Amino acid sequence: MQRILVTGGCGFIGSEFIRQQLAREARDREIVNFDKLTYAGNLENLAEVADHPRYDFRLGDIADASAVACVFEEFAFDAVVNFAAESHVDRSLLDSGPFVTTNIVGTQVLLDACRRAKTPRFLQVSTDEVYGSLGASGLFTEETALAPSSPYSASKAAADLLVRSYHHSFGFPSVITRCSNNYGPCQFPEKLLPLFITNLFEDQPVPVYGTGTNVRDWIHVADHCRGIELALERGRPGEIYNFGGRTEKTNLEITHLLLELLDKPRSLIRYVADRPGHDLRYAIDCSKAERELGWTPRVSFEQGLQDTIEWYRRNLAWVDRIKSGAYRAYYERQYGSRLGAVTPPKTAQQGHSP
Ligand code: NAD
Ligand code: TDX
Repeated sequence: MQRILVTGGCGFIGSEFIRQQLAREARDREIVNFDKLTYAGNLENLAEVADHPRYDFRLGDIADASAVACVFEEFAFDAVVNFAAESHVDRSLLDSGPFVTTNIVGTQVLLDACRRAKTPRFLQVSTDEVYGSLGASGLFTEETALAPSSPYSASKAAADLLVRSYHHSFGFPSVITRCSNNYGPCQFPEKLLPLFITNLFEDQPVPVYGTGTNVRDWIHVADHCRGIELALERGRPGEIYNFGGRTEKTNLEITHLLLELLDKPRSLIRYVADRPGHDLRYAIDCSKAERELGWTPRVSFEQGLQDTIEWYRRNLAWVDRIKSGAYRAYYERQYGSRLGAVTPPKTAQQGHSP
């Protein structure tokens, strides 16, 4: 039996990872999920496995050394996968404090706990945002220099450097994965795709930052989680593995696609003031993961997007419970008076014909 500590397992990606790990009965794997249940953590995401005999949940904060020590005293782990993070760029621009505490201090606390317990494997779930922004061409490789732009990405880069330093200084058995923009079920509706899908269900406007020409490389969360599993099993200690979906889209392309799929008018688009420091383009070279891990993205964006829309349609109660809670205060603060402007900026009008 292999016992894995998953941190942040009640969030979007961590919950998909846990569902995948517990899905196959033949797999000899036990999961302990350690999660603080912040606004983004939702026990509902794991309702289907809550009573699984190989699953345990412990409420706790990765930045709280004594809480982390408790879970390491209770269990001996064969591996730790650290998903726990403050994950939203816009929130990091409103208040970077929790990002520093969870993403940096929390990672350091986990690294020390693993060192003390001599945990044989540590996987840090990181992001392509640590590389900063690309221009019109080129791809991020694992050798691209770190140049984070937002407090979120700076805190993730700091955590990656801590992980790197523990490997370099102590031979700590770590692997870092860096992935592009995920989409799929259970994503908190503050991120582009679930925010736009759920707004459009209700004929609410969708706020496009700036000109909508920023590019993201989209990957289905199931593909990301298969990559994490392979990196855990086959990744070489001290190495970094990039994952991406080879699906570059401008935000406006995504918006138009959603309007088309949901049969909604373009008049619902609102061009709002740009995100400060908004990275122009992310695109991942994932050939190292393909070569060394035998991984490749499998879910096509067209199919994955349709399935995601269907998931949100079938889970309106999940969305309602989030949108009726503290989310409302955040939405007001982030978008409140900004949803007024309806005229697209010139570059968007020129660059993207209907
Ligand atoms: P999320 O915001 O949906 O979930 C984060 C989870 O971590 C929640 O369950 C939350 O309760 C928990 N958490 C937060 N602070 C904690 C703390 N101090 N202690 C314990 N638990 C805590 O995030 P996500 O989108 O699932 O992202 C998971 C990881 O993947 C993050 O590390 C993120 O940086 C990384 N990542 C995300 C994407 C993406 O597109 N969403 C892409 C690449 C990498
Ligand atoms: O209301 C919006 N309007 C808009 O135009 C929102 C929320 C976003 N956007 C734009 C900003 C980005 O160019 O859409 C793009 C995607 O934005 P987010 O969903 O906030 O994701 P991003 O900032 O790209 O970061 C994501 O990918 C990398 C995740 O949130 C991170 O956790 C991950 O590390």
